[in-house]
Amino acid sequence: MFNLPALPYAYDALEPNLDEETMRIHHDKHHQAYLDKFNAALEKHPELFDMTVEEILKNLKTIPEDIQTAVRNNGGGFYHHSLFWEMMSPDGGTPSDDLTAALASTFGGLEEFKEKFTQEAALHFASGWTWLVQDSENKLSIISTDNQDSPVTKGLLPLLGLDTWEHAYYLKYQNRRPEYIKAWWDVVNWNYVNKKLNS
Ligand code: MN3
Repeated sequence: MFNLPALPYAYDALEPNLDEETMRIHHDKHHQAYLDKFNAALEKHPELFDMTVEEILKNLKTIPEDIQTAVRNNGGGFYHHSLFWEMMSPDGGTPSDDLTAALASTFGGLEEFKEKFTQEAALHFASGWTWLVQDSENKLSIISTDNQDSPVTKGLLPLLGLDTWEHAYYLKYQNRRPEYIKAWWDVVNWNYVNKKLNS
């Protein structure tokens, strides 16, 4: 069985950018529901409990067909939310020299990266995620994925991800996704991104 990771900070730690009630519902209800459905699917093929969730999503094509869609949706949802909590912090530091250099050579600079990512996340017309990813040749890019489809299934390493499902922001921001994105930048855990880069 997979277990729900606790938030690495208090429910109200990201206030006022991400409000306590949203964090509680998002973690205790949504994340829990993905986990429960993921575990229920794996019960049908319990040998899969020996794999990590990353391995399962990387090898999604080899997962038994009768649970492949459930694993794609709920394994993805479980995994992405586990990352999302780690990718935010009330005290997330700043981009390292290596990350700053990589963002400069790929996007022209930190501000240009943030602008491009923001635009991608604001315009992505689906429930899903926007990601900063790194490929096997260490090249950075910004992508969006629909639903809970995972960058790791495409062979990409997620360095930073933003949940753009309405449940992530609707209580506080209603339909104002751009305001949510703007507030989210202030709680990004750059220390996490610094550590993941080239890993
Ligand atoms: Mn979510």
